[in-house]
Parts: sequence; C-alpha cells; structure tokens
Amino acid sequence: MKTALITGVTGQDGSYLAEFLLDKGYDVHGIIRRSSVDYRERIAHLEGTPHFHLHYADMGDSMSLVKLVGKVQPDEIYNLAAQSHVQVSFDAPEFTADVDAVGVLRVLEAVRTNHLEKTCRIYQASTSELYGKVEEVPQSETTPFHPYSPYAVAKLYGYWIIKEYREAYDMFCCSGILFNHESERRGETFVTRKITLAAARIAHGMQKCLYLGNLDSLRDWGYAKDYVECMWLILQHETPEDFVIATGVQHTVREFATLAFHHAGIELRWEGKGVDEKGIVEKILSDKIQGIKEGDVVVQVSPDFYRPTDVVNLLGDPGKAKRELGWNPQTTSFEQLVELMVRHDMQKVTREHFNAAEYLEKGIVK
Ligand code: NAP
Ligand code: G4F
Repeated sequence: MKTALITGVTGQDGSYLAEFLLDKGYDVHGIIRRSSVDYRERIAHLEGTPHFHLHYADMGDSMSLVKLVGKVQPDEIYNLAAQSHVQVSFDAPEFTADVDAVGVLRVLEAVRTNHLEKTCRIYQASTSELYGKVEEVPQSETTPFHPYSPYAVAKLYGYWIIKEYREAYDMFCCSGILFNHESERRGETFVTRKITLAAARIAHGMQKCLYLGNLDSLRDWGYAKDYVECMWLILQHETPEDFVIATGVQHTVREFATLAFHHAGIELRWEGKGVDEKGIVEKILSDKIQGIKEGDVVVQVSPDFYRPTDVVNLLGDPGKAKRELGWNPQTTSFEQLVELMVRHDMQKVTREHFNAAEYLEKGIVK
C-alpha cells in the first residue's frame, strides 16, 4: 500500500484527490489547520474512513512539516495548500508569498531533512497564472512566464524551486501547470461558483442582482474531478517533468454567466459596455422562477471586482499531457461543467429556502 500526504486536503482539489487516492488503495494523510469552526465541509464524508488520516500542520510552520513528513514517511506528497485567491493576494501579498512560495521550499526541505529525497515523489500545484500577461496563445510548457499578481509571483517561486531541487538533488518533483478548474465544491468567491450560486438564488427569488468585475476575461475552464487524475498521472510518469493541464477550450466570464442563468431557467441578454454593461432577463424559461420578470436587471458590473492587474487571455495546450500521460482533457465539457454546477446549486438553494421557510414557520427566525 502506498502512502500519500496531501497538503490542502480541505480544499476543492484536495478533497477530490483524497477520494481518488483512497479508491486507488492508498493510505491517505492530509494536513489541516486549526480553525475556530471545526466543520470541514468538503471532507466531512471521508472522516472516519479507514486509511484516511488528518494531522494539524501549517505551511508557515517548518517544524510541523518536518515532524509530519518524518511520521508519515510518504511515498508521494501532493502540495496543494495555498492562499489560492488571486484578488486576495493583492490585499495579503506577504501571507501569500509565505504560504505559496516559501511554503513549497519548506515541503522540499522537510523531505530532505527526513532523508526521503530518493523515495518520495512530490507534486506541486502550479498554475496558468504564471503566464499572466500572456506572451502567446495558447500557452504550453514552453511559453515564457509573465506573472501578473502577487499570487502568480509567489507561485513562480514555487515552480522554480521545484525545478531547482529536481536538478540539484535529483529529486522526483514536478509541477502541474493547471488552468482553472471548477466544480460544485469550488470556493464561493471564485467567479464560476459566484455565478452559479447567484443564478440559483435569483431563480428562487432569494437574490436580486449579481455584481461582477471583468466580463471579457477569457478562461480555459475544466472540471476539478478530471484534473486530480492528472496530478496522480504526473507522479506515476517514468521521469519527473512539468505538464500543462487544460481543456484547450476558452470562454469569457459573460459566456459562463449566460449559460449558467440558462440552466437556472433565465435567458439573459446583454446591454451596454464596460462598467455600464448589464445582464437583463430576456425570457423566463420555467414557471418555477420566482420574484423576477422579463426586463429586470440581474447582472451588473462593479469596479470593486476589477483587479489592479488582470490576466485576461488564458488558453492551455494540453498536447503533452495527452501524448505522454494518456490523459483526456475533454472528459467533461464546458457545457456539462456549467450544467452540473448549476444543478448542484439549485438543489442547495432549494434546501436553504426550505430550511429558512421551516424555521420561519416554527418561529425560530423572526
Ligand atoms: P482551495 O480550495 O482554495 O484550497 C486551498 C487549500 O490550502 C485549503 O485546504 C486550505 O486550508 C489550504 N491552506 C491555505 N493556507 C494554508 C496554510 N498556511 N497551511 C496549510 N494549509 C493551508 O484551492 P484549490 O482550488 O483546491 O487549489 C489547490 C491548489 O491548486 C492551490 O495551490 C491553488 O493555488 C492551485 N491551483 C488551483 C487552480 C484552480 O483552478 N482551482 C488552478 C491552478 C492552480 P483551509 O481549508 O484551512 O483554508
Ligand atoms: O475565478 P477567478 O477568481 O479565478 P482566477 O483569478 O483565474 O484564479 C483561479 O485560477 C487560477 C488558474 O489560472 C488559479 F491559480 C487560482 O488559484 C484560482 O483558482 O477569476 C477568473 C476571472 C478573472 O479574470 C477575474 O477578473 O474572472 C474575472 N472576474 C470577473 N468578475 C471575477 C469576477 N473574478 C472573481 N473572483 N469575482 C468576480 O466577481
């Protein structure tokens, strides 16, 4: 039985990867941080499962990482922990650098300190944000980097320190340069999930309007569940190499919103430009839609969500992963991804709606 250690196990990717590795028969160890609320939503269903173990540690605390790697003696480490929100990295750049840049170094040194550098393989969660102010489209493993946020600059250090330790100490450590991947477990402040939740709430009459930033931004969006398989494939490859993981298909934020509202039963039309652009209800597709009517403005632009520098043209070339890892980048299409996220959030909002109504009825909430 192989042993894997996942940093960031409570996150979107960490939770899917833990399920994937448990299915493959691994003994899975995950790092958690102490928090004042102890409920870990994405992995709650795994807690208590044989071969699934959680340990307290922190990417900012070398000692905790050294002790844990020594205790677990992993065959594989998946370093997914990060302050992963680009916009937040402008507000907390030093914390982002500590966790996303120096944190990677701490993991590498924890492996060396425990003399595991010849046996332990390491996957680093790298990112398409490295391409930033892009120098070519599509982006591949050979495209020059031009990071365009404190997050991307920190992740660039992670990318290079992985490469350095591979060459200096002959370690099996690799970066997966992953393009955006989403799911029903995506954090609620990333644009896709913000849209699918808002579309569901607006359709249920629980929200009036969704405020977004740059609607023209282009992303290559894949499904997180498909992408964790690739992380594993990268570590099973004969040689340690870096891979771009993407679908090779690109859409704007506006297109994502149009399709998400469609699946929520609302056909949108767009009017205006820049900060004055609005998403307006063109047609209501279901008699279950409550609280809105044709002509209502349900999407507006707010400059609060503009970034000091924004990455606006990401499109990945997954050719190398297809050829060398046998990975299929089109397992879940963009259309299927949007539909599954909206379906999930419609059910979630229905449950919330029902619970709120029940509480009101019983006089619990006034
Ligand atoms: P996520 O949902 O934000 O999860 C981040 C994880 O990191 C959480 O488990 C979080 O723990 C943990 N973490 C943050 N700071 C930590 C610290 N100081 N010590 C220990 N753990 C810490 O991110 P994700 O979408 O799953 O992404 C996983 C990784 O892939 C990240 O490194 C991200 O930068 C990278 N990436 C993501 C994408 C994407 O589109 N999703 C694309 C490219 C690269 P808490 O739950 O306690 O906060
Ligand atoms: O959903 P986002 O916040 O994701 P972003 O910035 O692309 O970062 C994600 O993907 C990266 C891979 O490329 C990861 F490395 C990173 O960890 C994270 O998972 O924003 C996507 C785009 C941006 O151009 C943003 O300006 O959507 C635009 N956007 C427009 N309105 C918005 C909004 N983004 C957010 N979060 N919120 C908005 O209201």
